[in-house]
Amino acid sequence: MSSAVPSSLFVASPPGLTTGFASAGELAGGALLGAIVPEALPPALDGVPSLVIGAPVLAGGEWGPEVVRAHGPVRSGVAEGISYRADGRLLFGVLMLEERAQGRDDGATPLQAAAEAAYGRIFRLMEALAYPHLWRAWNYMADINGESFGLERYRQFNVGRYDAFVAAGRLQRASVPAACALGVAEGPLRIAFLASRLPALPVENPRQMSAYEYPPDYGPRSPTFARAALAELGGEELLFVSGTASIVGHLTRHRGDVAGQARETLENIDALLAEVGRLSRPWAQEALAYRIYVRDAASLQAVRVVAEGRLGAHVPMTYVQADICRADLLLEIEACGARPCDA
Ligand code: 3EB
Repeated sequence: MSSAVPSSLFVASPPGLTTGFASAGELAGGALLGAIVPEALPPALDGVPSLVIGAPVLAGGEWGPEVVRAHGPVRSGVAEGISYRADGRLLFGVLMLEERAQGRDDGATPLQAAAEAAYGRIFRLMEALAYPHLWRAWNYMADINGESFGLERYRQFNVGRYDAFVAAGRLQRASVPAACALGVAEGPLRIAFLASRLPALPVENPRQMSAYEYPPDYGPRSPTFARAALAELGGEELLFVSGTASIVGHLTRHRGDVAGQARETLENIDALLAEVGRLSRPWAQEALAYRIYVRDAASLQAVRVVAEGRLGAHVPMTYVQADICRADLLLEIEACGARPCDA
């Protein structure tokens, strides 16, 4: 079942391009701005700003972590509690915030306060280092579907994140990043981000309502993300596909049917890529690397059959167990890709 194709043979993440999954061999070579790692930090990433999701790998671990590669000399540091590295074009940072350390007396819940504080710090660092354009954010929190203070925790997170975007003047400019938001077993709020000196183009999905326009049924404040971010940088075209789920319009489809949700989600990604193709040039589904979050480890096989049936068995796909931000969603799929502009 498992396809042991070395990632160096695959065109989706050739070393040298800015984003993709990195093989173990490449990690040792260095020159990374940052990494998103599912479970445990490989020693080769020591000193590289890395977000460890805390999500068990179910399959596809041979592809290695998602990386952002550096071009030229890097500057590393810690500021605002954020470990960061920058290369003059891109800034990658990681921060972790304990919820209980964020107590406020204005009625904000600890998770809401942590989200607002985290994004406030991210935006301050971006301004201070002059990387004002947020391209991609990765958000992980414990017990995402749990309810406390009368509100689901994902919705508390959304209130804090939204308020930070408003305070930074970023919603007025409709500048929202590609993003994902997942639940993990435990630990602090964990956020990684990629920012740039140049803007990315936010892309919306014609099959889905923009998340920042979701009706209040999904919480008092909308999620602040775009369905994808498309950018050009140093002769490369980069694409970040946000966490995508079985949502059409704003409604969850195929409740309780994980294979149906997988098909609908890939249909959504198809429609999104068609939209990207309309805005630039066509992107094939096979030209991306995928991380698939599965709520219930027991449904891995059913999801794999659909995903490999649609994308082929040799596309980089890593499967991890995580909770999805609506209780009725059983999986979420995100992707990244890079290609030379003249390819
Ligand atoms: C959705 O489409 C599914 O809150 O940053 C996907 C990607 C989802 C990003 C976020 C949430 C987020 O609404 C959930």
